[in-house]
Amino acid sequence: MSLFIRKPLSQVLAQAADNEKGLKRTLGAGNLVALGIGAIIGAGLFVRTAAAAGQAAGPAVTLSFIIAAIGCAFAGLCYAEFASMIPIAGSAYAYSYVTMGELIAWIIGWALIMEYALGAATVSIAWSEYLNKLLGGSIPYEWSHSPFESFTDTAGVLHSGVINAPALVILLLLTLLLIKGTQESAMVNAIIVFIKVAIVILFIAIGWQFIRPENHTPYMIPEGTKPVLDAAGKEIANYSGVFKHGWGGVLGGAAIVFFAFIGFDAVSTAAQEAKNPSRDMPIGILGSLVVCTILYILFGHVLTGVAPWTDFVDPSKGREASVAYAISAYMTGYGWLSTAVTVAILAGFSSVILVMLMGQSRIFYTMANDGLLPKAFGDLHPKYKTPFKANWILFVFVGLFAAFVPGHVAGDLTSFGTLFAFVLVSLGVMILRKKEPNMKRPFRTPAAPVVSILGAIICTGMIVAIDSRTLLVAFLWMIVGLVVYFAYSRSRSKLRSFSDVLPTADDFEARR
Ligand code: ALA
Repeated sequence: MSLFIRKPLSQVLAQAADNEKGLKRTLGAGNLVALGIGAIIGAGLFVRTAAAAGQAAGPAVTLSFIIAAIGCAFAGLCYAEFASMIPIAGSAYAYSYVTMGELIAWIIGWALIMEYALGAATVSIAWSEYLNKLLGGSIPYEWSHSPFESFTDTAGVLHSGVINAPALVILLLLTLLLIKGTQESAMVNAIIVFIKVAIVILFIAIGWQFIRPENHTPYMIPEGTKPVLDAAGKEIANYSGVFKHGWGGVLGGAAIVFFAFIGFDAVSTAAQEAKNPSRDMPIGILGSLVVCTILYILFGHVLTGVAPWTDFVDPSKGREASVAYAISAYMTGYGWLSTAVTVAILAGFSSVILVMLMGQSRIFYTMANDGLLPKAFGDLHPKYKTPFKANWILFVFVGLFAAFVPGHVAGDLTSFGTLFAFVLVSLGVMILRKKEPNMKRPFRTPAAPVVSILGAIICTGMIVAIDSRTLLVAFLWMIVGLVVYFAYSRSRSKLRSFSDVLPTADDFEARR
């Protein structure tokens, strides 16, 4: 039977309508926008803006934000069309099952694990960084970094990481909250979103007065900029590559800060918990994206105006906990803001982790319901109606990454997984328009072919700009996914085993 067997849309919609057994519908449009912002503003803004400025884009990181935002806006419009017409948990995985068939759906589902699970790991690592900053660096380096990280202090002593314990603690707390319930989690999320948006606006407003125009000149990293070495003579930055200076660096920076936009698509994973998905999904996805894009552009401009980008090269200087650093180093008299920012950032990171974990567990839930993953991933808690087993399995998986892998590696893999899904979702919209032209589309992507193609091109451009070692790891991850599919999932697919009784996509089309 074809590897590209497609799930009939009628079956998907029936599944979504079957509320009784499924997830509870508790989320309105406001909750969904908050869910989006909850997942979007996090480590990407507060950690990776500085990393992108220091490693590739310089002050032009603001332009990097604009490029990343354009790619996301195109993909976001495509997501919105899908989410309004296929209102089922599972996001890009679920859409591609209907449009491009099981194998592609599996591949996307597997890539989405990189997005959500590793996204949660990345942000929990950043959470650990900022917690340490708040506690005045009192958590020993060994217990707050992965074994692959080390640094030489000013006394020449080499410190190597063992395990990132704080990252594990925050993951555990949020897993417990998620098991308790979606509504409880949404309420905590809404409070946090309010706090973190307020603090971003405060930083922009106060920081604006401390912008020094000379920090914005030259605007891009000049060609020929010398590599930077740490105290032990180890190279920590090199600007010779195509994506490390000038306009290429702006694109390289876009691939890094792209992480900051990840999350608007998490709204689409909650489609089955939305009260009125056809109307509210597009509002949730596009609304959260617009709010965040405006804030990011202003934030990038202020951060690189307050501190010179060269401060963001060295992790032991301004690259870790960069916002708190910039405030304490350059905004005299605003020590309180540095502490407030750090507290808000910690809360903000928690909401990102929360939504990422929630998104991933919903994708597992849908894949298990389709038979592609073991049944346990789809079991709902008898009282809370949350996929609690998926949450626990996820905690172990994400925890391993958070504890033992450096943040930038997990972050780049997250970007890869997301961009990959974006490319396929962008193309999927075009495919479904051809295959099911008459289907009801409560939200239509404007100028669909142009938006789809440009979305796919820009996102592919950002994939190419990702570090080559990361691309290799991502490739290996995808190979493992294919092995799992052919060894386990394919033979257990419910769509396949029932396809003699259920209509196939072709039957469905023939009957129309
Ligand atoms: N966009 C999310 C963040 O920046 C993943 O933390």
